Amino acid sequence: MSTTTRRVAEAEARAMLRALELAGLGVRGANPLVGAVLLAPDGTVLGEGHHRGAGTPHAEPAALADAGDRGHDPRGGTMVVTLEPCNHTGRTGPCSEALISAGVARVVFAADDVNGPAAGGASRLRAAGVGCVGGVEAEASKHLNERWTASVVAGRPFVTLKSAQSLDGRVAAVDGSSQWITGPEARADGHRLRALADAVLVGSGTVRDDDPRLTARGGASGEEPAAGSGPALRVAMGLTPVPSEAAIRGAGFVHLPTRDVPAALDELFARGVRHLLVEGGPRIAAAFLRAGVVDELVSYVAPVVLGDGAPAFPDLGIDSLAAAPRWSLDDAGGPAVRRLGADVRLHLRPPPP
Ligand code: AOF
Ligand code: ZN
Repeated sequence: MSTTTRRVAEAEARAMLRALELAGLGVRGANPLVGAVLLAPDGTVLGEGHHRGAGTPHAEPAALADAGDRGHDPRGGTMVVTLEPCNHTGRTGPCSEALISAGVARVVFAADDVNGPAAGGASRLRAAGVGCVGGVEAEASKHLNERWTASVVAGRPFVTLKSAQSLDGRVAAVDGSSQWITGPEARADGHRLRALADAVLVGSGTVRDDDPRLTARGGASGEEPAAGSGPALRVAMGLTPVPSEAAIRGAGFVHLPTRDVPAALDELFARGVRHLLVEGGPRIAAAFLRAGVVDELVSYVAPVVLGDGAPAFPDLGIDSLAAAPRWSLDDAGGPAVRRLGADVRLHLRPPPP
């Protein structure tokens, strides 16, 4: 390998790491996180871009525009991008065509696009004579969009169920008191979960009784909302009469007046929700478990025994040990068991269907 070839190969490898970093700046939702870096034939950086969410330019046109702003010519350059360029007209035009008309000579991408209608960019580029290499840092790119991808493949939001419970699986004491079962570290971690989801869902009864704010709050001690970091959508689901539709909307909630979990998921998917965090109360949590749609369970367990309080997951209709699904500890995204202050956090995945 000549020195120049090696230098260019190293520049491409660095550019992919940078593109992954840029991708992480995007917002989750209807579209995946994607980053791109445009290189000159000698490997120098001409432009950078990332996708900022559905309806905004894709990463590749953003990088081309950045190069233009810097007065650089993209012709003969290499686009390094974390996702196979799209080949369809969705909310924006096809990136494959944008790259071809910009005169880009080579495309290096990480993961394939799993979204049927958009896929096919690589073959379109090759047919137009653009050198196209896929699979570079594919695992990192897939990891970034793991839940989004699972959602697109399944055609419904990826569902994370969160519970905060006593050692004996209670979410409230006999007198109804429930604040707080877990300590500040566990609660802060729960707020971080909210910041990763497209929508946070609670039962309409919880909205009536607890007035939850469902904001993503930072810091171990603070209960104050961190400005601008709340989830895109707050959802109150269920038939419990809420104070009034206007009040619930005023509190920033969308009300889905149904107990039907698949119908609610369809509605949320249509609204662009790809990752849903279900926070309870117990009846909502149980409804999602009964529907068999929980993809991930994050359980905060406090070292307190409450006895006859409200169970975290009531009325599941399980009447024998043999019939009870056995979840497994999931270490994929970090340790499945973590100590948070005085509490323990469990990350679990459901048994295979
Ligand atoms: C890319 N680069 O930066 C992104 C891509 O409705 P649209 O036009 O925004 O298209 C959305 C689809 O395009 C999305 O589901 C995914 O398949 C792909 N996203 N593709 O080449 C990008 N964000
Ligand atoms: Zn695109």
